[in-house]
Amino acid sequence: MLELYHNTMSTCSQKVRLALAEKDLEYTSHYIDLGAFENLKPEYLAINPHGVVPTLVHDGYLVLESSVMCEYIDEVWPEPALSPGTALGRADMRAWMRYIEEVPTAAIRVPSFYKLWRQEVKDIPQKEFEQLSEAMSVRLDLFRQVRRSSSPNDDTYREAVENLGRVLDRVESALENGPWLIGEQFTIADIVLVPVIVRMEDLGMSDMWAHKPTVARWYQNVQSRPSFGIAYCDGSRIEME
Ligand SMILES: N[C@@H](CCC(=O)N[C@@H](CS)C(=O)NCC(=O)O)C(=O)O
Repeated sequence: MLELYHNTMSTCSQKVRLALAEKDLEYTSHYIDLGAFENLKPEYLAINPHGVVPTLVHDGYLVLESSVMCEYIDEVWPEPALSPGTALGRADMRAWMRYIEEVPTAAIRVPSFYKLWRQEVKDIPQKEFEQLSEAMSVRLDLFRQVRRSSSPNDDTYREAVENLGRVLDRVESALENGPWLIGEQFTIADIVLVPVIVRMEDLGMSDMWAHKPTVARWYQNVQSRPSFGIAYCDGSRIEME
């Protein structure tokens, strides 16, 4: 039995929902309201001490970290394969996964927070923020940065957008060798990139790949997969006013 603690809008949850949908796996869904800080409540921290979503539970055993969950799902349910059959191919895929986690997954949080939740985060009364901080282990720096930010277009914001631009350049050249990041096979490397590109589109940043036809084609191919419609269930996309 599979259970997923997640949030529809969370990019990390979307990765895991994509992997589950690729395998046609059903799961019991537990919705965690990030706006209400349910992720920082003691009952949730007991299953995920980082206080973040998603958390996967398989037959009562916990699996943490969204990319690890994708690899776990692929190992336990190997068909259809989401990883290459060779060690070198898997190394290539994992190198992309690490890069995507380190650069664009981190970068996209900045425009997400700055454009969507900046004022809300700034408005949290200091006393309440200090209490929440005690439970925040991995997102405290970002929350502090957002609270400190003097404008929605500060250096942190501009640097994050610059980083996303560099990622698109790198993705563009990789896609000259095949439809997917590591060639002919759709893998977990593609899955972990999808939520970044979707969020960029939702935030009105799709002009950043307007002159990158390989990236536009990759995104179209991603959206044509049945898993996309399943993973991006109602409430997953952000509608900007
Ligand atoms: N490295 C973790 C990061 C998870 C993460 O940052 N999740 C975000 C949502 S995408 C979260 O729960 N944030 C809590 C918050 O914003 O308070 C993973 O990939 O599972």
